[in-house]
Amino acid sequence: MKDRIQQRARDLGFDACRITTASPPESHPRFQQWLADQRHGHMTYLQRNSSKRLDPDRVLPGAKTIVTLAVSYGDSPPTPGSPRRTALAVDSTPSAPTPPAGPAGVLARYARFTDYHQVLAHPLQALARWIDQLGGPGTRSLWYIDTGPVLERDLAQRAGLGFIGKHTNLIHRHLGNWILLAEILTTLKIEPDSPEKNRCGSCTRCLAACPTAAITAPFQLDARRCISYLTIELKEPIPLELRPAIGNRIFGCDDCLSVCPWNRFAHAGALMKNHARADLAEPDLVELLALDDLGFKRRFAGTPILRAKRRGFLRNVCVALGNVGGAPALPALQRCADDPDPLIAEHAGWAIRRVQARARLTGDS
Ligand code: B12
Ligand code: SF4
Ligand code: SF4
Repeated sequence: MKDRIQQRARDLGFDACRITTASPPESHPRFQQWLADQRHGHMTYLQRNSSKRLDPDRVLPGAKTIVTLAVSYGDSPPTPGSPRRTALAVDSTPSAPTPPAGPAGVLARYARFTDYHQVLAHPLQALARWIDQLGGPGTRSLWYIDTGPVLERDLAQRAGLGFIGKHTNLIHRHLGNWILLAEILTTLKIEPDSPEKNRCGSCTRCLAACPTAAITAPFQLDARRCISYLTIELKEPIPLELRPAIGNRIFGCDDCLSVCPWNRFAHAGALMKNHARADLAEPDLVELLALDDLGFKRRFAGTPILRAKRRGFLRNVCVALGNVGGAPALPALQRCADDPDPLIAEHAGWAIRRVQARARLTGDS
């Protein structure tokens, strides 16, 4: 039965599929300690549904098995002699991107695709229905990707899908860490696979690469310092002391993932590769500042960037311009300093002061 499910998952385009039981994840005490230390910041949903995260039976009563799945959003390594392909070589958008006139912002790799929650919903639903049919009458299955009350990486590690690296993300031995996780909880009993062990060895590259020292120790992330949290999840002002380290990142961060040596085995997966959005490769920061609410929704329709909403996103763009912008960015920042939303206005004011201070130092007008 397990072979048939794994084969069906492959046929649907998933890059890896492993099975674990629906028993509570062993990381129970660590997760509770993380919450107790307030390392989740304002992500109160993690606290609110923590009892479900710690017991799959509370999510699907009678659950026996969790089918864990990985989807690669990585890139294939170059073949010898060929030029290095850009990180996201596939363009599913009709218009080719034009290089930005001003400084460009950086979006996390996963955000330069159509929203994976949308792309993967159909194959996940298809696999869950297929498992229900395989199990026969009375079998119930629930699928989740990211947003469910499930400790996805811990369960995936127990299923042997990969190991949790010191940067706290799951690494698959043949796909690297550019993978998204999903799972199907089911009442069907299936023989579990054996867990994967950690393979970081003495490497500490990800800890050294983190611009904000958010990985406070191996396997320990203080989300409140993580640029991904600050630019996506935080709805409030970004703490002043962390703004300079954000550089020109305007949505998410990949620094700890990019340096991981296990990515040498990464390759593009079937499900995401045709959903890359080339228009998001190098967005012009000054142009982004001109987006009104409707313009923002149109520009980023179908992408994960909508999650930040215009106010959060423009806040991030202001921070990026404060870090890398020059005098030509000042008129656009000035308009944002008058934005009715105080969040945008305050960050624009901060950016103006930084740009002006830099211009004074370099003698630019
Ligand atoms: C909240 C959340 C965040 C938060 C917190 C991140 C975090 N590390 O927990 C923020 C907003 C910062 C975030 C950022 C990102 N996220 Co996120 N996030 C989640 C979410 C919704 C919950 C994670 C969670 O429960 N955290 C709880 C805390 C306690 O986990 P932790 O700090 O990692 O600690 C655990 C482990 O490290 C473990 N552990 C294992 N071994 C050891 C050993 C020791 C000694 C210790 C102490 C602990 C330990 O114990 C802890 C308890 O579980 C999951 C989806 C899901 N439902 O699971 C996606 C998820 C983890 N995110 C994902 C992604 C892609 C990202 C980003 C790469 C996005 C980006 N490019 O900006 C970054 C990566 C940042 C990073 N270094 O982790 C993917 C990761 C895929 C993968 N390969 O693992 C997930 C699984 C979503 C998905 N379905 O694909 N994310
Ligand atoms: S995503 Fe960026 S800020 Fe967050 S832990 Fe990784 S390197 Fe640090
Ligand atoms: S960079 Fe090194 S320490 Fe960090 S997750 Fe990868 S192998 Fe582990």
